[in-house]
Amino acid sequence: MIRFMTAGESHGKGLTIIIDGMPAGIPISVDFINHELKKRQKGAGSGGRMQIEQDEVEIVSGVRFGKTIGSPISMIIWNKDHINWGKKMSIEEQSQDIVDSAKVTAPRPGHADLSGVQKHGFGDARNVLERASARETAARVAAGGIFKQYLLTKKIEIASHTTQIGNIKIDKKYLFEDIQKTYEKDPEIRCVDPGKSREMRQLIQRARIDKDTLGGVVETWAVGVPAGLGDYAQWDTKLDGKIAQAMMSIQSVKAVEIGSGIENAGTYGSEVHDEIYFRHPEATPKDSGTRKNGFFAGAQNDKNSYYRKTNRAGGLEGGLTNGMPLVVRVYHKPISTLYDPLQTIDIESKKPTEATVERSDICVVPRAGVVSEAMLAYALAQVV
Ligand code: EPS
Repeated sequence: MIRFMTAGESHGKGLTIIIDGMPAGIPISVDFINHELKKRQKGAGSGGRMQIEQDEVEIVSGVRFGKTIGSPISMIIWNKDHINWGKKMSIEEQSQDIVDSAKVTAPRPGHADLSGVQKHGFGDARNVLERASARETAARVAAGGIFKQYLLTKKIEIASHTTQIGNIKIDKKYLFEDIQKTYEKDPEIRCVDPGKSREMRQLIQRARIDKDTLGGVVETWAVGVPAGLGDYAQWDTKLDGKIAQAMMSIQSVKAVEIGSGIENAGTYGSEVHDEIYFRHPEATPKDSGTRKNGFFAGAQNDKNSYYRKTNRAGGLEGGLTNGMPLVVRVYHKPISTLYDPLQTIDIESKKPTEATVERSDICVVPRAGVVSEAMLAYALAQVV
């Protein structure tokens, strides 16, 4: 079984990643992982930190001569910003002056600050926020770079795009190929519709001026997925459940949707379920192997001779893949650090005050797509 863990504080020395259970012989390119990390660094709505960091991964173990060797893979991403936080994030004891200067006592509503302080009995929310920070997503993306390279050996590809920011939503039809191009064509928003992308960008600019934040929706597809991955027999081996857990754990995600799950709840079964068709393998069209709208136009294998003309199920039925593209949407709340802070209570004086303002992003959605891709890649790597 593949598992991975991350460690590291936002302004500590760096982020570390351990991946256990990867099969041997998978080709691994460090450039591939670094390109993924670059995607996470670019995007409208990002804060000042991305001007400081140039995230690059260092593989420490588990890869030899460009291939996995079946032992745990460990990796490090050094935090460039640590140089500015050396004393405040020191491993060694420091003077009271330094301890006090780094202290956070006004927890932000919506962040893990207060609940974390209550859990551990801290007098300083920095102990919580340093780890709860979305900086940790850099480590997930590096792990995702490994999982994606593994999935590519099985001809499974993953891509994501922004479908909503604030109240601006796309309503245009698109293909998997359009989603794949969004990073190159529209690195700031990653939207398939240039008109909507402009509106989304303006909305983020407005929120920055208003000292507010914005959430939105990222849609991720995995294509080339064979039928039958996952299980229908046990609650904790159902793939939709594994995907939901992986995606829901992403910082600021508050809802996960598979296919058109939310819309489906409000209509009739006759309008929801994707009817089943069969194309005999010998009657495979000449363009077999060409991807159209995310799945092979011709029969990919015997199993995929069954197909659907619609994909409202998002490629999952009963906890199993059905051979159609996997489609997963995550809903990000607007992030909780507001430059015009909300009301809170100081944990020392217990008096009302304004919430801490830590440097932060205005909108994480465009940059968060590659994090969704990494987590979907993880869920799939466990079952391929
Ligand atoms: C982030 C690094 C953090 C935040 C942001 C994402 O760095 P800093 O606190 O030094 O600016 O910018 O974290 C959050 C949005 C959050 O809520 O914690 C990163 O590397 O993506």
